[in-house]
Amino acid sequence: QHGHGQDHSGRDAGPERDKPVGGTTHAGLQAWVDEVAALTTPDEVVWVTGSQQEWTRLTDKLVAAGTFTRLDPEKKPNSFHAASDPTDVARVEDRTYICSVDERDAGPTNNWMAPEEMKEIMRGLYAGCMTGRTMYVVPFVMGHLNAEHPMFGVEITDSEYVVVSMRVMARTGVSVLRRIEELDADYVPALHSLGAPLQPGQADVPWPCNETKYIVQFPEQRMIWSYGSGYGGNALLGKKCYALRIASVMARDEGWLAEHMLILKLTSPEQQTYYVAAAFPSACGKTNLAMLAPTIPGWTVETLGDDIAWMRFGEDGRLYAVNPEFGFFGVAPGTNEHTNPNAMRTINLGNSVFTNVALTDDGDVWWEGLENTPAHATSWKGEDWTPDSGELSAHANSRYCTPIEQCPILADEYHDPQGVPISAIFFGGRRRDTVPLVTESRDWVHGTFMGATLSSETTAAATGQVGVVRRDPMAMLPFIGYDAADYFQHWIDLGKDADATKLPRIFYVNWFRRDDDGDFLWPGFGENARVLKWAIERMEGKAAAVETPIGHVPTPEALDTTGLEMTPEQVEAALAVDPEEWKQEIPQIEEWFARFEGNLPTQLQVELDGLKARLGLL
Ligand code: SAT
Ligand code: MN
Repeated sequence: QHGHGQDHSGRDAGPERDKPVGGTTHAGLQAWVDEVAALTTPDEVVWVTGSQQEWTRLTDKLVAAGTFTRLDPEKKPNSFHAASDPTDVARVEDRTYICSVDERDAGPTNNWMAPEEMKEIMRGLYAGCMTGRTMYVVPFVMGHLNAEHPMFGVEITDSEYVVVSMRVMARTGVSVLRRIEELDADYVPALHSLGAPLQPGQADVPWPCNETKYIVQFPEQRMIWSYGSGYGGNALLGKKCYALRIASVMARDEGWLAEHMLILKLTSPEQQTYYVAAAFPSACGKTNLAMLAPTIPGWTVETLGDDIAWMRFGEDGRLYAVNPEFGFFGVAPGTNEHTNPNAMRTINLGNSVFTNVALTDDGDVWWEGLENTPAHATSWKGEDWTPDSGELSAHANSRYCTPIEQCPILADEYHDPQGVPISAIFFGGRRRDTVPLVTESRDWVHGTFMGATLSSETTAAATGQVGVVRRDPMAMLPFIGYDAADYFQHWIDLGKDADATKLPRIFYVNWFRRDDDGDFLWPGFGENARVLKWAIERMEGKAAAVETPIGHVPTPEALDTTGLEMTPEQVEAALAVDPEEWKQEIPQIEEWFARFEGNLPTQLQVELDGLKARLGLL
């Protein structure tokens, strides 16, 4: 069974895991830990074991500190509510830096500062920053401990919230440390501080953080420094910082892909299985698609991952994907029994942390969109909330953090370090107009063009204005750890070197198109299985499509709409490619490409020219 049970880095290990770890025989790691402790001056240094007992000690400490509220164990066993500081609620992209040696390597889409300059600033901030706190050393591995090349990291943090959340999101603890020692392995050093030292006698606050924030990647050194925030992707450094920003640089150098993609397994009524990866910007329904409950008879979906895919070519020439994570860090608002029943079943098993949702009077959590609206609750801001307060009870970017093995539809292959061969890649964004429900690319380069020009209306997952159309290439805009133009070239090069018949087919979807009244044209959620079905049938040569200037779009008959309450006009409107709308899109794409000046791959310019020609603009 796919190495199931051989991975001793799980969360289920017995009491022997709770023995204190005093340090490491890995000389480089010990030296780094000593150096950080000397700089940050914590009261004590604790090597994290990853045991259940340690989880209990830390969650008890967080409850005592007022950071956590324990939920009613009958409703959510071993689960906690946390409310962040109201200023520390999302990734801070304007404070996120790629500090490559050469500015050109960060490209036009990243903030850059010279590494030495950044280090000087941050050493100043780190000096004494853990005074009065405990410094935790968290060995972790992204992906499998028994992978051919395990991808190690060590996060140093002064936040118990981070230690606890890291145990959910990644395989952590002493079994990982022992493997690092045995292999004398390289690891990504990831330094995190809240930037909130405590002077003697100074009282702590429930969510310590600092107004000054830096989320910094040093790509050449494969190193991460984070300061000032305790929230999600700013602080759980295995996730976006390592598994996307640093890993994308490793992937460029080594010939693979680190992508912001879910992975799912689709089984047809004929018991054919297909593995699919899909990229959407944050808060565009990626988690819902990953755990889709199909509405069409005979089709099933199983989940492998909801956020990150690492993809390498196998010896058979196919592209294999693994999910490097160990949990889900999903957007809570909008999640319910209809939109994502499997996420509800996952979190209801407990062992979860909920951040910035509302707390009900009977010790449960609630958020906008969830069933059973309470008559009264405590909002994420700690204020009294009622349905007519006129305010959100949960922050729009509030999150559940929950173990992946609790997902009732987790595919067995999740446990396979080799990953799964990907048949199709879906890109998509949130667009109220212009972009049809689904488009099939002509080939890999055209698919790369679709990904490179992916556009979406902004959401609450990052700080900034909500609802503006921005280009978000491969949904990786905030996560590409190097020059985005070089990243596009990397995609093209991988396709060039591969056997074209074995490459995944690339599709582009938009669940969010609206009619003239502003209503969604497509019902979405479980009905999205109909779009996956069309894509599979395309690959099998069974489904019809019309050729349009932007690619192949289903004929209305080819899309299975049996049982849907949609008029033929609505189906047509969802699939329509309006040349006039697309003509308006062209200057936006040109403006986007202009940012890359001479570095844009010529193949992408050729694709754009082809599109213009087909629209009659050339
Ligand atoms: O906070 S995270 O970056 O981990 C979540 C997200 O933005 O998708
Ligand atoms: Mn994400």
